[in-house]
Amino acid sequence: MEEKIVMLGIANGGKTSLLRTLQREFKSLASLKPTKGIERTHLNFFKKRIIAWDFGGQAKYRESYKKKAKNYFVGIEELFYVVDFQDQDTFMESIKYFQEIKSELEDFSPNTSINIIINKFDPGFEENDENIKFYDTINKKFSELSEPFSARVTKTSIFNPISVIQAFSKPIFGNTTLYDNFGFAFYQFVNNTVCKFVVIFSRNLLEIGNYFDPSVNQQQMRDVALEIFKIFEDKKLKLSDISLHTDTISVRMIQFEAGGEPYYFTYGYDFEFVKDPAPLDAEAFNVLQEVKTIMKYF
Ligand SMILES: Nc1nc2c(ncn2[C@@H]2O[C@H](COP(=O)(O)OP(=O)(O)OP(=O)(O)O)[C@@H](O)[C@H]2O)c(=O)[nH]1
Ligand SMILES: [Mg+2]
Repeated sequence: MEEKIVMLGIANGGKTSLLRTLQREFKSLASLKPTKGIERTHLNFFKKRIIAWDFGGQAKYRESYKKKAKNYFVGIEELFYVVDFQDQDTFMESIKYFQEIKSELEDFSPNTSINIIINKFDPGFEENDENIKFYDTINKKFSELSEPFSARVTKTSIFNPISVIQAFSKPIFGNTTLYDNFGFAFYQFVNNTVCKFVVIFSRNLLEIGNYFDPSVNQQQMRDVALEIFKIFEDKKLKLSDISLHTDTISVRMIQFEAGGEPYYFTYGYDFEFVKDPAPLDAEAFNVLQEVKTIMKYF
């Protein structure tokens, strides 16, 4: 069975751009046109088959969805409602549309999970207090409006692909036993060794499991991982030839296979305190064996 996820929100918020970013189709971003009606895309993430419905957000299309609401809003597992952070003039319109959608969901998909994506929160926005305040306001507003559904609010920017991957990973994988199993194995690994974090990425950089020591800057580690990916793709190097580090943390990535798909076991350690990384690498290898065993069952 395919899991149905939907992208909704008023026009120009970035719904299609987010989906393309998730599929790593960065080249197509520059030439996107407004979506006419609904576009359906099939996505595969670790044996999870997903069908994403991208609802064009122009007013004329929105009207047409209402008329056949049952056809469109039935059986939705995850709603991604996209809000344009940079266009505050349309904020009220966005709220109004969200309320309409919510009432359709109450009728046709009462078990759906709501994800509010505050998009166009571009790199650097974090440094401005006004932005943070406004984000908090939107976050609160939409969380309230979502009731009785519980909502998860995240901020994204297509100029920060990792933020996009983050926004989708947890809704897509977070409820699986796989995610929980890895969480526990990684927690133990990080706490019992000098390792500072572990993440398993899929080919599209979705995270199917992770654990970070609280002292680690998570965003920075994800950025390093993305850099490794880029070098790996561009130069046809072997992953084992690439090692990147920040001021303090050295990051390694091992490719492995499960169910015919490649995955990327990624971990890091503080190199100032680790003279010889060999014992840690050996330990990581053991954890990876455990991961492979777990993945066999999914
Ligand atoms: N600055 C910035 N621009 C973005 C971001 N995401 C999308 N955009 C731009 O916003 C515009 C609209 O993007 P689309 O993805 O077509 O928006 P949409 O929500 O699919 O629009 P409809 O299909 O009409 O509903 C494009 O010019 C994108 O390049 C972002 O994170 N930051
Ligand atoms: Mg679109």
